[in-house]
Amino acid sequence: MTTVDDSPLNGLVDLVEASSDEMARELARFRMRYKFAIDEVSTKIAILREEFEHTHDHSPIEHVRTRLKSPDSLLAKARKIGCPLTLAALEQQIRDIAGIRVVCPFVSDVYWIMEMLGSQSDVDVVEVEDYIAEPKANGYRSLHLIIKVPVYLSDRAVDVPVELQIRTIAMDFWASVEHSIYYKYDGTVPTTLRDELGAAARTAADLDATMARLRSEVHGISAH
Ligand code: 0O2
Repeated sequence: MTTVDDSPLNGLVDLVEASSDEMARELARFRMRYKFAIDEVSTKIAILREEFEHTHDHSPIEHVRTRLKSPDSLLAKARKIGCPLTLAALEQQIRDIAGIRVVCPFVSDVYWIMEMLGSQSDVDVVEVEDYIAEPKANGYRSLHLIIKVPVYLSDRAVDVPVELQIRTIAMDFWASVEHSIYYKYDGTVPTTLRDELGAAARTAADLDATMARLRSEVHGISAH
C-alpha cells in the first residue's frame, strides 16, 4: 500500500540526523494531515465546478493540480528561510506544504472561486496576495491564497493551511515557461530574455482581457 510513509520521508529524517522509527512515524503523521487538507479542498473545488457546469455555458475550471511538498523540498525550504528542523517550527513557518493550483478560462472565474471558497464557514482565508491586480516586477500574475481548513483526525481536529494558486490558462502558460527559464539560468535570467518575458506577460494579460470581452459580446456576460 502506498502511503505518505514512503521512502523519501526517511531521506529527510536521515538528513536531520534523527532516524528513529518514532521520528519517521511523527513526520509521516505530520505530512498526512496536509494530504487530508488537500483532499478536502479538492472536494470543495470539484463540487463548485460540477454545480457551476449545470447552470452555466462554460466550466469555471480548466484543470486542478495538487502537490504535497516532498520531505526534501520541505528541508530545502526550511534551510532557505532559516526555519528550525522541528515539526512545530515547520508547521508554523511553512504554509505551502499543501499546494493546490486551479487553472481557469477567465479572470472572472479566478475571483469567483476565491469568493465561493472564502464564503464557506469552515474555510478561513488567512492571506490573499493578488498578483493579478498587482503583477510582480517580472510580469507574474496569479491569485494566491492561504486558507485554513479543519482536518478531523481520530483524536483531535487540526486547522491545516493550504496554499491555493488560482490563475487563468494564459497566466499558467506564462508561469510554466518562465519557471523553466528561471531554473535553466539558475535565477540569473539574461536581460533580453527578461524583457521578452515581460512583454509576453503583457500579451497574456491582453489575451485574458480580449477573451473576456469576446465572451461578453457573444454571450452578454461579463462576470458570474
Ligand atoms: P514551487 O516550486 O512552485 O513551489 P514562499 O516562497 O511561498 O514562502 P512568497 O514569496 O510569499 O513565499 O511566495 P509567493 O510569491 O506567494 O510565491 C509562491 C509560489 O508562487 C512559488 O512557489 C511559485 O509556485 C509561484 N510564483 C511566485 N512568483 C513566481 C514567479 O515569478 N514565476 C513563477 N513561474 N512562479 C512564481 P515556489 O516555492 O517559489 O516554487
